[in-house]
Amino acid sequence: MKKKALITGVTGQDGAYLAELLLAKGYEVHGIKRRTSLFNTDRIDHLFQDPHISDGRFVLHHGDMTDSSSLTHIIQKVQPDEIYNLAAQSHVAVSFEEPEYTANSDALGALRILEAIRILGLTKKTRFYQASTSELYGLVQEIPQKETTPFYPRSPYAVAKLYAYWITVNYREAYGIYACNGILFNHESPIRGETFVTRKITRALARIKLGLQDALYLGNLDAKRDWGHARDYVEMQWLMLQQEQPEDFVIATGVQYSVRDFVNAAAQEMGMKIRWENNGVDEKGYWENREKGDPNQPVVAVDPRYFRPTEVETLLGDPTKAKTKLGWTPRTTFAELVAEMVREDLRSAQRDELVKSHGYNAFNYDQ
Ligand code: NDP
Ligand code: GDR
Repeated sequence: MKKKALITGVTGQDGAYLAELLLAKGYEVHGIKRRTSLFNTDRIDHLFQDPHISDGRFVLHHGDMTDSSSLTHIIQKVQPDEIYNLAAQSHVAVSFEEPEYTANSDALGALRILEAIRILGLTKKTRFYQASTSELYGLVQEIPQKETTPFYPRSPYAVAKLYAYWITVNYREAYGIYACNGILFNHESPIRGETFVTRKITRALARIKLGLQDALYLGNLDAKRDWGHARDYVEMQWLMLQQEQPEDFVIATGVQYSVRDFVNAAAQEMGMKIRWENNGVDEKGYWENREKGDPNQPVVAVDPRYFRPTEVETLLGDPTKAKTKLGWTPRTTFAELVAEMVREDLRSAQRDELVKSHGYNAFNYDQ
């Protein structure tokens, strides 16, 4: 019998990689997508289009993390062996602007799924994966961070994810559900959302190189993160649900870089040298009056708009437990990740440049 998996957040970065992985393993994959006014399936369209990949084994359902009735109905219909709860309002900065919605989808959303498993009598059948996060460590209490490091969330997003973390542990202990938290550190890819810092950097530098954009504005350049590749990390999500006992795991590379390092690495990959003009500080009127930049010397400036009310300055994970118990190690190095993202963003900037050179308007919206 084919195993059935249900993925919430299937249209997101991790959802797309995980769906592809599970289809390759022979699963029947069901995904929940929310209704939007524009198409939001760009990342998974190829799974439908290539019959060799999905072979009719990929099914989408409309649902929303804020709507118990849709979630319960889908779970009842699908009767999944595994649920991967990846859906979330996942942007930390946005969570300060939409704290209540973030709590509803990220905290209560996890509860709604666990309740559906319980109410539908699936506690012995359905395994549950919760997309927990290194943001739980926030104001870090220990370096590097591991499974036993105390949490100190620093944003409405992280506080919501703290609830989801503990409700997952509680339903495991109270009802014997096979439920796990993957405490994942930042992971990126060419299909990373364009407003997360890594993708914002690679996309902007590619566009500057091709004359489509003038400068790159960032927030805190000194923030440090432990960046891995999403393709490697979804493999671990699957592995966590294949063990004898459900447990929580930190997933990280164990190596840390700053936002500034990421900019330099991406620029180097493109053969550019960054001009950290004005020491990266955006003084009033400076940018309006400056000379136009040289595409091979992109200008990077700090715009305080991107500062967060409370920042997570430094994250560094210790993945020893995952290495030991799951036999998992990340395959992609930082340099390979940056190179892949740069390559893909250069490719799409070239497409936009072609469109522009034929008299059409290429997008250049603010992030
Ligand atoms: P994305 O932001 O790329 O994807 C989030 C997904 O959730 C999208 O499919 C989105 O739909 C969906 N979604 C958002 N709100 C709702 C809702 N109310 N109802 C239904 N679906 C919704 O995130 P990632 O793929 O990067 O991350 C996956 C999960 O892992 C998230 O929970 C994130 O918080 C967590 N995480 C991510 C890390 C990372 O570095 N990437 C690290 C640690 C944890 P739509 O496409 O319509 O927007
Ligand atoms: P993060 O990722 O907040 O760690 O959450 P993000 O890429 O948004 O920020 C990383 C760090 O870079 C700093 N930064 C900027 N960030 C953005 N987005 N835009 C900027 O212009 C900018 N300039 C500097 C930030 O202040 C921060 O310190 C991600 C999400 O995927 C979460 O869902 C996930 O849980 C965590 O990673 C682990």
